Amino acid sequence: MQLTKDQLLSANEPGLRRHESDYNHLSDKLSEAGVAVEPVVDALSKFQVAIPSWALGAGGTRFGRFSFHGEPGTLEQKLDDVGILHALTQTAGAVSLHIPWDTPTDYAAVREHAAELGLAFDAINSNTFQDQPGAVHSYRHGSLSATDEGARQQAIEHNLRVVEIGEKLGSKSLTVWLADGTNFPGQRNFQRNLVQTEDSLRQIYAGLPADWKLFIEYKPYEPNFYSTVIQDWGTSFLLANACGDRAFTLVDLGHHLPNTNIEQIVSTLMLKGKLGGFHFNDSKYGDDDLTVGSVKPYALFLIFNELVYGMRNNPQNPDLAWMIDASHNVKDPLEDLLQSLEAIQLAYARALLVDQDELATAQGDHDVVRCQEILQNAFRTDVRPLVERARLSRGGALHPLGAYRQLDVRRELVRERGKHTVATGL
Ligand SMILES: [Mn+2]
Repeated sequence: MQLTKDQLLSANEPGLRRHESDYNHLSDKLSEAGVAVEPVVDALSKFQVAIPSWALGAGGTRFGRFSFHGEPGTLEQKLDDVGILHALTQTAGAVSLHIPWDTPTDYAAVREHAAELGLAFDAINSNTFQDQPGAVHSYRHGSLSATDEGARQQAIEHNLRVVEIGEKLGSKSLTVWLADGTNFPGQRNFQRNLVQTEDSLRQIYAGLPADWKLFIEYKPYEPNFYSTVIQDWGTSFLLANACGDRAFTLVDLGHHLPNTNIEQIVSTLMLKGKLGGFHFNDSKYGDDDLTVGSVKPYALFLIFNELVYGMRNNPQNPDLAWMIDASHNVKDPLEDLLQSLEAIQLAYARALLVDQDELATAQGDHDVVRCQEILQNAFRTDVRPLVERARLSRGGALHPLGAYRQLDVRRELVRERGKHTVATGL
């Protein structure tokens, strides 16, 4: 299923007058405050976020999985779903695949299909947290950190195989996330685990094509509950440094202990030119996989404020790979992703409104109250008309979620695919 321009135009029609009036009102207000509105809309219209293939089906908990009707049963259908998101929002122009769940059989056909939908292939993900059917060695006691040499070599080779697959699709980066760790004190030797992991990552890095990047993701706990080998940004950062110039830290919002100051982490990494990728989601406690901006929108805005500062002031940091990483079990997965994409655009728009020069002056004057006011004025601005304008400028939907429901997309997907298809993933 694909949405046509005509379908979107007619869905937009009834709301255009309201939008025009809201946009003009906000635009006047911002212009009076000295904000150049057009560059903000332009930046929003260019911002693209990769959709993870595993978010298109309903995710599970460790107790069970309740699949959603009309889930994509093939890689082609997953691309169709991302195509629908992109047609509506014009901000989901890439997909992040996961191997072996998304291993293509016909590469040319997959590339062609993605191109038709206007989709690029962002970072590709390896999987050494599950044993695959027929695997010789088990990852039960670790993968890249394994003391069992056979398991470790198998995990290294898997990552190199994932790079080969990514190359055939046009990907330019590999994301490595390890479940490796321990559940009990004394179970394994911390130093030995780290040495093995560094050695494995360096072997993978050595096998990367010259124009590829390596993203190293961290996470404090889960699935292991006593220690995780790459537990925090510092460990990821030192491993990235050990690998080389094209290895970077990847920050996943959900991979922090409660109340961690993620904006400060982002800022430090960009200063050092080592922030490579970003996984959006939201959480209350840990890696909760909740919709972006659903629990802590102000924290998301503060993170974006540092990202915008870094994008303007840190040429030493490469362009970031923006990705969503979430997987739900109670919502329509596409509706959830539309909500996430909206929240990302809203946070970015608000961060773009922050007057960085004025903030620097207030900081220099030690005017703490003014500093807070500058941030909160931006956060409290209803920027929805700017985000709408950016979408309309690219031919997207005025209100993506409204259009999705009005066009009855899920019913059409169920009609095409049947009720009981199940997407590969967790
Ligand atoms: Mn992640």
